[in-house]
Amino acid sequence: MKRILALLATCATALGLMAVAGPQAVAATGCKVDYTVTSQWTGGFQAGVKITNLGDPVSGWTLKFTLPDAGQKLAQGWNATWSQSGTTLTATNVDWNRSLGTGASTDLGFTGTFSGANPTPTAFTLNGVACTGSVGGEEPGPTDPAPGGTTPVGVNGQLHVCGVNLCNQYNRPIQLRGMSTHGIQWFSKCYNNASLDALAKDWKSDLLRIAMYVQESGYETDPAGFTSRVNSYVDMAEARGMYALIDFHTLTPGDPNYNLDRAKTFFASVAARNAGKKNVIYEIANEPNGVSWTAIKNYAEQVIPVIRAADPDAVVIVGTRGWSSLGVSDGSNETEVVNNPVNATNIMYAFHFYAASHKDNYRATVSRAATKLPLFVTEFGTVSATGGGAMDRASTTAWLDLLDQLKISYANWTYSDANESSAAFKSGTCNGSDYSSSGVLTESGALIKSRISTSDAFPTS
Ligand code: IDC
Repeated sequence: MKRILALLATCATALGLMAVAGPQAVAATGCKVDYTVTSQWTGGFQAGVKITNLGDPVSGWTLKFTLPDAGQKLAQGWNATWSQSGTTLTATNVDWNRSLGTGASTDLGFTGTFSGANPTPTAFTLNGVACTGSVGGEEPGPTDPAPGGTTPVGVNGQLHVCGVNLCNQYNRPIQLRGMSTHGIQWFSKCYNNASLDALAKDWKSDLLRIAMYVQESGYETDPAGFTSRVNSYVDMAEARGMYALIDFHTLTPGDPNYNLDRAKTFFASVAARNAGKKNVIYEIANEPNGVSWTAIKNYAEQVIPVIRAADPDAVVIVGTRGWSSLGVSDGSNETEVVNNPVNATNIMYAFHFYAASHKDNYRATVSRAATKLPLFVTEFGTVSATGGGAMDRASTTAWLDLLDQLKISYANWTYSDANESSAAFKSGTCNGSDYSSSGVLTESGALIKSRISTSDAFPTS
């Protein structure tokens, strides 16, 4: 079990009252810090630090705190510029989280080493204002918003797009966190009752993305067979209260119009068959590449009506230019979509990233775009864009903190035992029946499971 230490420190000091003479208003100050050890191993740990500004808006901030044990050392931090001097840690805002309005929060984190004890830090200050408070011990367990412990679909029901968010049946923004299959033409052995039980119960996953490749021995080779396999995965997700994201996994060739007729046939069929279900979301083109936004939009405006005719209320997700990078990987950016959106309602736009390859400039794009476009990270990896290479823990954590903060839903590539570092399970796992013990997880699987298995706290009113 992960160890959670929480510190809730609040302060609402009137610092500055003495310094300011005359009638002008004094800036209200105050902050709350939640400090959580998200994982700990021999000699090392990872911590999340959530800052909430309780005072007037700030347009730049510095957080300082004390590590009580001289053996505690900063290794690497994210979502801020981090440094250590003696036992004092300092974190200064980066560009995209510079502004913190009243009540706004931002999540930072770091990994560290320790020798002996690993006590919770003390003496948090924000812009020099002391945040004194009491240090909590073990955090109470996650509170289930719906007594009786219902599932993600049970609580949230039919989803819809509201402004730039994904909203539940109570018209409240939610974030879904879950996993993507690998190509179902290759890894069907990984999708069975035992593995999906583990995904729903141990991982507490909100969704299963069903990656149905169109080429590479996929749908085009057996349309009826792949359609029925997708439908059976939809049912298996539904039985466990998870959303099912039906991914028409176009990749090569990159122009989705190459598969336009196949897409119309496939979506007409799955939309008619699943129209009565509340757990289905349609993703019409995985990663358009080498093709203009205009061509993608044209494809979307032909496929979406086919889905709507059969299943009018489902959310549809449209891939974006440059491997669903909102154009960034093709030298463009989100403005081409903002200025020329798909002519349809109840839709979102896909954004994909691979943490070791796509960093600050991609995060800056998402931060900007999220104020204007409904985004859904239908696929991301903790590794490089090849699906392999070393896991980038710092970049992955920065990404997931950002997505949490923006309430952007996500699915991780992949819930499989593929022999590549993006897979959550060690090679060979799907030949057995144990999908639950920590021994079957890769480094990526362990990190992602620790992130998505935390409480969702979906709003219910
Ligand atoms: C990769 C798989 C790899 C497979 C390859 C085939 O991880 O095992 O051989 O596809 O095309 C994507 C794609 C996704 C890729 C993944 C990693 O959506 O299909 O999977 N990736 O390269 N976009 C960026 C990365």
